[in-house]
Amino acid sequence: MIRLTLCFVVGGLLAFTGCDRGEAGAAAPNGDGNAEARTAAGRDAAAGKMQVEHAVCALSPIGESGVSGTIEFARDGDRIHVTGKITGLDPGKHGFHVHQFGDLTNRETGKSAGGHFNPTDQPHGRRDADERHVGDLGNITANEDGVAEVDITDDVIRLNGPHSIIGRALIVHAMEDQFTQPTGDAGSRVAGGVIGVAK
Ligand SMILES: [Cu+2]
Ligand SMILES: [Zn+2]
Repeated sequence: MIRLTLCFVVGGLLAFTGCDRGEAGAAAPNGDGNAEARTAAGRDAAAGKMQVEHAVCALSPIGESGVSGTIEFARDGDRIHVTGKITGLDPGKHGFHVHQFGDLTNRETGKSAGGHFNPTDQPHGRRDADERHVGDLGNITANEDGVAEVDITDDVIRLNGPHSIIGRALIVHAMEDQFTQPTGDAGSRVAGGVIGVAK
């Protein structure tokens, strides 16, 4: 009985080690042309599928705003294509940011989502500024019907790694982001949703 138990333990350890190695291989840089790396192609390909390619956020109203929508994120190399539609807005510009926490338990203010996602400790800024919060996606613009069609390509947000926006909150503000410090004076939060992994 003891021997049988040992066998299970050793077997388990071996399986665990094998797993570790697979992950280490996946973490290595791609395309280095190393033949040994290529023999592990099957394993790496399997691990490579763990990379998030698409994400989605269902925005629902904060307070009584009536603002809702769906935003999709698609990886295109190092850039993220952000598309979707938001309805129920006042016509004009509205601040549009990824906030630090995927916590929208406060449906009255949305403040449970924390401040702008800022893992690089930089000042607030425009989407195309050299210095900005990772979460700074600028403004979206609603037409006379209160509908904003979103089509942004951003090269700062990520779906993988330390700057990943997965599990954080996407927030739409009542007013325009004016790019003032510390967070653009965009007013209250009118819609929010948690960004999740998509098919
Ligand atoms: Cu914001
Ligand atoms: Zn910001």
